[in-house]
Amino acid sequence: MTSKKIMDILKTKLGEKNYQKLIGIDNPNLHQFIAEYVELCNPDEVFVCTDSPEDTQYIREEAIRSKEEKELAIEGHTFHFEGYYDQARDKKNTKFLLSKGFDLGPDINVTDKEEGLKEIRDILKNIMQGHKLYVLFFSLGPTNSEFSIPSVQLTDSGYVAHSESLLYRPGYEEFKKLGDSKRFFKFVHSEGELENGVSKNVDKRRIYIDLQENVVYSANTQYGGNTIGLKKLAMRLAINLALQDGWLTEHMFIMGVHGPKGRVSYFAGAFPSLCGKTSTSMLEGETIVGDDIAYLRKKGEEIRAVNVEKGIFGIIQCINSRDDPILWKALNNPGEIIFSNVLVTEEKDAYWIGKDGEAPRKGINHSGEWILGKKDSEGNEIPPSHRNARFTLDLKLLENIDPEINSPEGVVVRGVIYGGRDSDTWIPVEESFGWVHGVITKGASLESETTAATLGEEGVRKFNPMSNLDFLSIPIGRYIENHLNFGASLKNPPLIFSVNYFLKDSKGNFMNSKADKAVWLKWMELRAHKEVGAIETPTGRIPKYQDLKKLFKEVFGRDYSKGDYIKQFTLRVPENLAKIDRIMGIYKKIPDTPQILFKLLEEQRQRLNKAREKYGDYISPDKF
Ligand code: SPV
Ligand code: MN
Repeated sequence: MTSKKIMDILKTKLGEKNYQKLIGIDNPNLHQFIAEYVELCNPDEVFVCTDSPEDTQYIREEAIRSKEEKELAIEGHTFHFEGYYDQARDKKNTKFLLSKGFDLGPDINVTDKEEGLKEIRDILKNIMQGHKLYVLFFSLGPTNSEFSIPSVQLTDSGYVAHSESLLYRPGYEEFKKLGDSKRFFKFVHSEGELENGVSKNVDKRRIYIDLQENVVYSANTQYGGNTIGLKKLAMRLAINLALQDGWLTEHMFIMGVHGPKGRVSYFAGAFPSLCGKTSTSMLEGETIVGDDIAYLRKKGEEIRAVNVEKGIFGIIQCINSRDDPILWKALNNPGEIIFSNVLVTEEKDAYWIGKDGEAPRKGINHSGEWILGKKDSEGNEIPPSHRNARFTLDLKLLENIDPEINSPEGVVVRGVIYGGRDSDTWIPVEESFGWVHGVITKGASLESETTAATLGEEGVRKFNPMSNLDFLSIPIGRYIENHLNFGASLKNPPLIFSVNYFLKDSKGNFMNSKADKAVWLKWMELRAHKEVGAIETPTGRIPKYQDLKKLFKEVFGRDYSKGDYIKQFTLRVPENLAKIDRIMGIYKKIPDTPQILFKLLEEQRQRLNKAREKYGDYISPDKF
């Protein structure tokens, strides 16, 4: 497109006021991108959103005016529904567009770039007729920071626009500073034709990712994980960018753990969805920087991390006043919150599975009018709220927000935590022998059992390295290698831990209470400052009983028995050996797997075998 054509399209389609806002950013690459998709998608109207409070307020009101969100009884609360079959990330139709000759290895969904682009452009053609297009600017990461990536989102959904204004820092001014740089991410989303307010053509739902151009296209869907470009779509672009520049994009929370004498030590933790990531980052007594996505960079001898976001798009199921007091308070008080796919009662209250109080017998939910016992067309009973129902809020609504959240330098990471849903192998908390051992035996070996929150059978163990498998845009082997290199050059890299909140006894009962994680965090914080010792076992370093006993007393005022300690921290040799076999088997099929991975797992196997010869299959921590 010539620059005259670009300006003609923008002038005609945007109108004077929005055109002036847009050219306030003097970036021909940006103008071309917007002109191209305004012309292709052909919206009736375009709104350009700056960082001004009026524009942000306008977006919020648009979500309600367009009826994508409706008001609830509590001030500032709104609800939103997606279609019955549009309630989660669509892995099948999320694909990387790759030119011929490129390959991302097994486990990563790709399609031919030329064909994919043609398909998505056909879908997007005139898709916004009758719709308004919002042009939004955000910063992934804090503003004025070398961590951050400016991003532009085009969407015809007021809900997506509103969600992003809660979740991301404003970026119009950041774009102004960019000059004519091409270093920004671009997202094009359309919910497509609507029927009863939800995307009608979900069979044409597509999420296509172009890593060369840093563009993601998303069409005929509304669920946040498919549409909020800056969330998991940007994460895929950023993982690729990070590999090129030697930093990391991770599916991690960041939190401040409060140690003795007012000391705060920051930890980053990766867990698959629905395994306690948000609830860990949100623990009472600690402070939250972020709950989902982190960028990590080396600065001198330190690793620093920022939260890419400023809000939470969190799972609401089971949030109750006892387990999640801080969130509970926010969700039950005035403030700007979007509830998606919950049950809305006649009184305009939001209800979700596991909420305090009695479950309503009727209301409106993602299936329309709902009464207890209602079944879907396949004969399955429809629960009151969807299992993936969510809340969206700005972290500023939470009492435990960390003061460093917007620091352009990020926070110093003292420890990295990997956790999954594991009923029989990993002990509740364990430190690795060092960065490389931790990356390999904890992060790269992460597995998690499927839950009721994903479709399909429950309790099936799934490989999920760094809990990032769904978002990897680079071959797994290279991703692991980048991780290894990242910390290996540091004299004192952060400690790497594993946690397991889901360990069960032989009768199938959980061996810990959900709340125990508060103690594991305090222990890790002390370890990061070498203030407690540890016991060396074949798989890593574990807490001493005396230290945990003291921490249980300090945190909960209760006794922690030696018997519980022994049961929870018993080394399960057969399960650990079986895990090594599984993980080795997987990596043998992955090209580019760094050889050191096989070497370290083999050494761990030998240590386990040796211990077994001496002490048997199940070894009490007392023996080490
Ligand atoms: C997750 O599933 O890990 C989420 C929500 O954080 S989504 O945006 O769907 O990825
Ligand atoms: Mn996530």
